[in-house]
Amino acid sequence: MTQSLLPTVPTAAATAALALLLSGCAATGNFDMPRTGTPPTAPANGMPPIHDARANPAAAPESATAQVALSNPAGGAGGQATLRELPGRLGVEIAIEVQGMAPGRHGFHIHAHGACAPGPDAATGQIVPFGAAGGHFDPFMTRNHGRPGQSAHDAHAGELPNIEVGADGRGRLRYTNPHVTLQPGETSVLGRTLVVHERADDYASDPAGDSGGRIACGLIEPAGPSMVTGRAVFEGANVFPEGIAIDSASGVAYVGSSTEGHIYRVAPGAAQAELFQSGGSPGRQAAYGMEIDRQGRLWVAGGPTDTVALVDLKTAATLQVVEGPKDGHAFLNDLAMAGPFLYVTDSFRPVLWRIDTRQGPSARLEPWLDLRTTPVRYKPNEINWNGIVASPDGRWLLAVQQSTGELWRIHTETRAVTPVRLEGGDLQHGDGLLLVGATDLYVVRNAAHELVRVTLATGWDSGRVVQRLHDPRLKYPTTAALAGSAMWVVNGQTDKQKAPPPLLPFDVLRIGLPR
Ligand SMILES: [Cu+2]
Repeated sequence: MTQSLLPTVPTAAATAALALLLSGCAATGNFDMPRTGTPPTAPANGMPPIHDARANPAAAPESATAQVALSNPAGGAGGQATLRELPGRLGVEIAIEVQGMAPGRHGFHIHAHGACAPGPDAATGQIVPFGAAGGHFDPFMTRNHGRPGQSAHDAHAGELPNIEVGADGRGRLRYTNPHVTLQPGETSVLGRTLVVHERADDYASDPAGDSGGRIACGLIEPAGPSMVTGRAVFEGANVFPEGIAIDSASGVAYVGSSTEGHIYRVAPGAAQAELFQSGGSPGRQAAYGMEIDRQGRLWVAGGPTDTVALVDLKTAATLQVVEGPKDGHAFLNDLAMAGPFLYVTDSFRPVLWRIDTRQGPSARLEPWLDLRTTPVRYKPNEINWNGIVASPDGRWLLAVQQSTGELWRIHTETRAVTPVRLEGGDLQHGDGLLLVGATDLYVVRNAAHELVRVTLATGWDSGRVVQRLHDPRLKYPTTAALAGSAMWVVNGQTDKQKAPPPLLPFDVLRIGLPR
């Protein structure tokens, strides 16, 4: 049921999103801040000028480069590699230098997953060094280990030649793999791993050419400085994280799984998320938007399960489950707290729900605002109202309509709903919202793989797009939450629920707030 209710990406929109990325967003790891574009009309309200990334395809895709720092199982340096996209889609040139290895030939491959932690060996199930890197990168599911250069439809695309290591323990290799790319897409190797093995690869034995244990591993990351300053990963192939809330007192981030309902905990500085509460707990087969109230309790929207659950952050116990009408059309998607009230968007039913959190066990989901009585028009079978935020004084709410790109302002006293006049482009695919201060709004656009910064006018009746942030590490991001001077962005990859596989491991990214 959850699967059938998941957001779908219209093909044209997905193509447009891809085109947007190919136009240069993926070419650098930097903030993709456009330098040219249509000169904006004179700002009437003193806001910064509009920048529109689409007006300025930045560096050509051919310039894409990536880098890899290899580690050995003890955590020491194992070498480094640079990867360069060749013009004309000729492939990716990989130049690697290794050190501290036994003389002789060593198997070398691109592995499918983007992590170098210990993990289970595919054959034995035993935990081995760099097991989290998974098997060889095999985008066309050939399940056949062959020679480098063989068609990726006949053998793993991740096949590479052996590395010859000399008496000094060093070796180097330069090789072009014609089957992979650094651009987005199913053959992209960004975010995957390079792995060096103990022994030579015989290019025949399945699954890994009898090349023995893994002696070096490194993550393939975009070259150059990056807006991404940290990352935490999740164990499991079906996590599809969606919502996030950060406890400002402890700095701990809580992240929910849209498919399994698990809630994970990410401690400050941790590189790995830990399971906090299992899915299937009362009221929660799925976890979407989350919010922490003044008493330090976690509210979790249940998406299609039509529930909002309240979880004690000290004990991980479910304190309460508030039920929707269970009419089969629910999509309780995101939450915003304004004073004692929790506002709940519903992406399928044109209703803004509200919970009075002072009511304790008798709290209910009140159909606070019928959106059919407002200018809002829901599109059938699409994700409509999604992310929602409240102004610091609780007077206003803002909600983004994912299906249309409209941003709506709601007055919490009069219940009046008005469109926010936007300059600098629409917000279609707008999923989560993050408010920083009173007027700095970040809109997380999932299918566009981008974060859009909007400067709101006082009173929130208008706004101006001032920045579009891109990074190849953004993977269908769903939402973001504030942690000090940075934000955590959830890489939901929910588009991959219908078009697997997702790029493992699932992760959340820490991104410094731009100035
Ligand atoms: Cu390998």
